[in-house]
Amino acid sequence: MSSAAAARNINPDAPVSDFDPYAEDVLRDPWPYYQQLREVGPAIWLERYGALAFFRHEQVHAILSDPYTYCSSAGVGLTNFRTETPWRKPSIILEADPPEHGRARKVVARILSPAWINKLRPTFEREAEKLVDKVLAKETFDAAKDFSEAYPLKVFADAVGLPAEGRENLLPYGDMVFNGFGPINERFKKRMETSGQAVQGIAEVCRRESLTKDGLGADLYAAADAGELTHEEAGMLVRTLLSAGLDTTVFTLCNAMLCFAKYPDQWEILRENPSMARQAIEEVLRYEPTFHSFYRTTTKPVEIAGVQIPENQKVVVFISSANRDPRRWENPDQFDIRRRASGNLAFGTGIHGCAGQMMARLEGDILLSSLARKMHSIELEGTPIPHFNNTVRGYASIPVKATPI
Ligand code: OVM
Repeated sequence: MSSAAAARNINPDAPVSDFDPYAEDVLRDPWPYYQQLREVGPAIWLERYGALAFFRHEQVHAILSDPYTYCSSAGVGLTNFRTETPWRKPSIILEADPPEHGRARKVVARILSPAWINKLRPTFEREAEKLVDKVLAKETFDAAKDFSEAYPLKVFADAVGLPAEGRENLLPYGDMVFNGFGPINERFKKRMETSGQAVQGIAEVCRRESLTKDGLGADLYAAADAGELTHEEAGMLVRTLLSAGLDTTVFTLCNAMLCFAKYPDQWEILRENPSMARQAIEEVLRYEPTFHSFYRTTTKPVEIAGVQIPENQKVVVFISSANRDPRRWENPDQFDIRRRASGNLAFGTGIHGCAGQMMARLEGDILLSSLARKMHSIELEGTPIPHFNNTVRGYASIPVKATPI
C-alpha cells in the first residue's frame, strides 16, 4: 500500500468508494462504473488511492480551467512530486505551472498550430491512400496493428523527423508514460521491466543529431537557436512529442475502427458523406475517449461542489466520464456522428489542453475520409483484444473484414 493509499478521507462530506480505476475489469468496460459514480455525488473519496475524484462534466471542466488552484507541477498522475520521486525527469510542459509552463507551451503551440501543420497535409493524404489501399486489398486485416499503429508510426514519426530505425521503442515508451500516470502497480512494473531500454532509445532520438533537418524536432531546436528555449529544453520537448503523440493517436484510431465496426449505420452515414470525417472523429473522441483520467494537486485549501479540499491534495478528474455525463450530453451513451460533439473533454481544456489536438484531428480526419471513399463496410472477424494501460484505452488487436466499394 502506498503512503497515499493510507491517507484518511479528507472530508466527511465526500462519499467514500473503494472503486479501483486501474482494475482490469474497469479498464475493460469503465462505463457502467462511471455511470454509477456520477450519481453518488459531485466528489468521491477514492480510499484505495487517497485521491478525491470527479466524474461529472461541471467539476472536471472547472478543475481543468483553474491551474492556479489545481496545479500540474506536482505531477498529473497519482505520484506527488513534492513527496515522491517521479520515474522520469518531469516534462517541462505537462508537469509545469505558469509562468514556466508558458514559455515551453508557446513554442510547442506554434509548431503544432493549424497553419504550421497544414503543410503536412499532402504527405499525410498520400500515406493514408497508400495504407487504405493496402489493407483493403487484404480483405481481412488487423485494424489495430496493420492500420491504427501503422499510420501514426509512419506519418507522425516522419513529421517529427525520426530515423526509420528505433521506431519500435515509441509505443512501448508511450505505454510506460501512460501507465506512469497511474499507481506504481504490476502493470507499470511489468512494462518497465520489458522496455526499460526504450527509455535509452528515446533519449537517443531526441538529440539534434538524430533528427532530420526539416521536421518538428528540428523546429524545436531552431527555437532554441533563436533563444526561446535552451537546447536541453528543446530535447525535452522532442521527448514530449514522442511521449504524447503516438499511443494516443494509435488508440484513437483503434477506437474509431471499433465504433464503426459496431455501428454500421454510422459508417453508412460517413461513407455517404466523407467530408463528415472530422465531425466523426470528434464524436469518437467524445464517445470513446482515449485518455481517461489525470490528476492535479491543490495549491491551497479550496471548496468545490460543497466539499472542502486541503492544500497539497491529489484530485483526479475522469474526462472520459465527463464526456458521457447526461447533465451535459443528450443520449450520452449513443454513438452518433451527426451530433455536435465539440466541447468534449477528450483533449482536456484550459492552458494544458492538448497541444497536439490539431495534429491528432488532422491524422484522424485524413485517414477516415480516405477510408470512407474506398470502404463499403467493415465487420468484426473475431474478438478484439484490449490493450490494458493505467490511463489510455485502446486495442492490441481488432480482427476485421472490410469490403471495398
Ligand atoms: C510530456 C507528455 C507525455 C505524455 C502525455 C502528455 C498528454 C505529455 O512528456 O510532456 O500529454
